[in-house]
Amino acid sequence: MKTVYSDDHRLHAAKVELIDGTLKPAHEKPVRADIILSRVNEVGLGEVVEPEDFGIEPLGRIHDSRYLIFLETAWAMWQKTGRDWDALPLAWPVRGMRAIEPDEIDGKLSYFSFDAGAPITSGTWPAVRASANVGLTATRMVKDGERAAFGLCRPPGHHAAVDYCGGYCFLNNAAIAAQWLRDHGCDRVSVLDIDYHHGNGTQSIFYERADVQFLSLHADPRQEYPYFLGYSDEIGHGKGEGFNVNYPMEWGTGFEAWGQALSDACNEISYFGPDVVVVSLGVDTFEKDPISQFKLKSPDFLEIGRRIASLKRPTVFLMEGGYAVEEIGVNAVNVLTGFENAG
Ligand code: OKP
Ligand code: ZN
Repeated sequence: MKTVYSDDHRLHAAKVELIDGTLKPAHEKPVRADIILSRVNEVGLGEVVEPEDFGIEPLGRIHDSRYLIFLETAWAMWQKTGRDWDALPLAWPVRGMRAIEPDEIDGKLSYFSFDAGAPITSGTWPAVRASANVGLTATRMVKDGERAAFGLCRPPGHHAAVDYCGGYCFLNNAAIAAQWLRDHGCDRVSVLDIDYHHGNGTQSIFYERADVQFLSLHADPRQEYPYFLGYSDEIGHGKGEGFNVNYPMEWGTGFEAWGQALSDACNEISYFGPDVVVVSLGVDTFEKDPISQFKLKSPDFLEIGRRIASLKRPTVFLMEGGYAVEEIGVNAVNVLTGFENAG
C-alpha cells in the first residue's frame, strides 16, 4: 500500500511535557514519524507520496470556526505578550463554570483545550494542517479505488473534538477523513480506534450520528487518561444510539483479551457494513510503551493487521500514538504488512 507523508510534521516539536508532576522532554516528537517512515521504506511497503492541499473546507466540516481561528492565530497572540516558548494553558472550565471565550490568549488556550497536553508552537498550525492533508490524501486514494492506504499523520488527532485540543492532538484527522468520505459518496463509515487511549474526540464528534460508527479499544477510564470518556455504557445518543462501541480494558491487558475485543469490534463493523473503515492506528498498546500499561508484543501487530484485513473493506490507516520510539516503526508497519499479506 502507499504511504502519505509530509516533512511538515517537523514544524510541530514541543519542547516539554508536564508529566508525573514534572517537566520532561515531550514524548510526541518528530523522530516518531522518521522511524515509521524508514521502516516503511525498509520493508518496501510501497510508494511514499506527498499530501495534496485540501484547503480549510474539510476541517470546517468537523471543527468549530472559532476553534480553527484560535489554532491559526494562537502563536501570534502568545508571542505578542513577549513569550517565545511553547504556549500552554493552566486552567479549565469545569462543573458549574461559564463557557465564554475569553479575550486574552491565556484564557483562549484554556477555553479551547481539555488538558495541558497540546502545546502550541510557532509551527503548530502548518504542521497540523499538513497532518490533516496527509490523512485526506490517503483517504482519497482509498475512495478512488485503492484497497488500503497509510496516512503517516503527525501530530495525532483522536483526542481533538469539535472545539478543543488536548493529548498531543489539535485537528481530528480521522474524523475529518470520515466526514470527507461521507461528503464524497460513502453512505457509511466505521472509525476503528486501536490506540491505547480512548478516542474521546472522535467519539464526541460522531456521538449522535448513525452514518459514522465509532469503535474504540482502550485502557479503562477508571485508571487511564483521558479519564472522563470511554466507558462501555457510552453507546451513542439519539439517532446515534447503537453506533458507538467502547471496549475499555484494565491495565496489564495482553493480546489474548485485547485480540478478543478486536474480534468483537470487527463483528460489529461487519454488521454495520461500512463503505470504508478508517483505522486510528496507535501502537502505544505495546508492552514497552513508556506511558502505557498494555502488554502487546511486536508480532501481535501483524495479527491485528490480518484481522482488520478479514473485514474485506477498503481501509485507511491513520497514525495516532506510540511512544516506544525504538520499536514504533516495526510495530506500526507490522499492522500494515499483516493487512497486506492477509491477501
Ligand atoms: C495521545 B495518544 C500519561 C498522561 C497522559 C497524555 C497522553 C496523550 C496520548 N500518564 N498524557 O492517544 O497516543
Ligand atoms: Zn494513545
